[in-house]
Amino acid sequence: MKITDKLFGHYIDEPVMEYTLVNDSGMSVSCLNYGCIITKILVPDRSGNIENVVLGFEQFFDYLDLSTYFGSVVGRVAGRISHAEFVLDGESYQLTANEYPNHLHGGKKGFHSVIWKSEPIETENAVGLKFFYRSIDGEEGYPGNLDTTIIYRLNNQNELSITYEAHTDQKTIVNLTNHSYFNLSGNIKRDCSEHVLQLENDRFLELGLNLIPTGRLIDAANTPFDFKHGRLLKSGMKSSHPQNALAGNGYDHPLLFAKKGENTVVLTEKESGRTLQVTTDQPCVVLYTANQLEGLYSISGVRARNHLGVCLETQGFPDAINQPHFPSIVLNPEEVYHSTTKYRFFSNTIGV
Ligand code: G6D
Repeated sequence: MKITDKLFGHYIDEPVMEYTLVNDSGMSVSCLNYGCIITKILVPDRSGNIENVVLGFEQFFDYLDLSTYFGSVVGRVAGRISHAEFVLDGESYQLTANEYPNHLHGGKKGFHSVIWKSEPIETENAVGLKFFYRSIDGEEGYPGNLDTTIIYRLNNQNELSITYEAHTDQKTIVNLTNHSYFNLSGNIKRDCSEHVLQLENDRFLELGLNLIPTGRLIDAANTPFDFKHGRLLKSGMKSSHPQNALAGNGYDHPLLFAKKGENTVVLTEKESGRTLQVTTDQPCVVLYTANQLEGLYSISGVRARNHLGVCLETQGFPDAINQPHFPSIVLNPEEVYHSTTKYRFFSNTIGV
């Protein structure tokens, strides 16, 4: 296993480095110290062809101009916060309304768009990177100085783990995730409509105006949001369910795990024989089927179009700070925010 690095660009006057983690089993992960962005994940298909299974750009300025959060960490708070405001201990906080009138994905200067201190990690069983960022009190309107450490680790079982840890000096809110768009066909040969998703979710959050959760938890049984027995993503892209239509003909919804603790999400693509198994300690996963990628730009040489990738954003409930019945995302000074999500890749030649 090894780590290599190369200059990828410059952000203001800071060098942007692309680090590549390589294991002994044919997998590599490339990422930037800007936004902890995962630019490539190379894994074999059923025939051993090593191909990229995430959407990413080849030029740094595309990450600046076309913010679709490809591969990036999202924070302080992933998802939308209604009216870009919240109240904590009686005090009202006004966040950046970067998706007016709401706040989205940590704001204009969210965790996806800052330079993180980076430090390579090499152990007997893994190679990785430790990223660190201090978000100062008042950044994007959030209270408290928040020190966040994110660790990417790649082992020889073709598993990338992402560990998030954060400490604050003042009560604040935190909800971190990674926003990679997966496409198991390899080098974007096909879109994700034939990908099959399986997870044990019993409910999903209903979305309302501007995709803000209404607060209603909807039973997923016998709807396009029921993934218990595996479901083709195209069923949500072509469904007449009002929630699929609202999301722009697809999914953009928090899926709620039926059981507490660790849960697993399995994404497969039959033609390539690739499988991605995501294991997380978070209470939900936002399923986003890239319903707004239609555009003139290209993604690594492929014309951008809807449904070219699928995001599995493991996290707390969006807008939780404004929905008292949602699990809390408040972090107190005496507490540590800690979460781990693992992404393990298989192909039917090297199955479980
Ligand atoms: C759209 O509504 C979706 C979000 O869920 C997604 O994270 C973003 O595009 C990239 O705003």
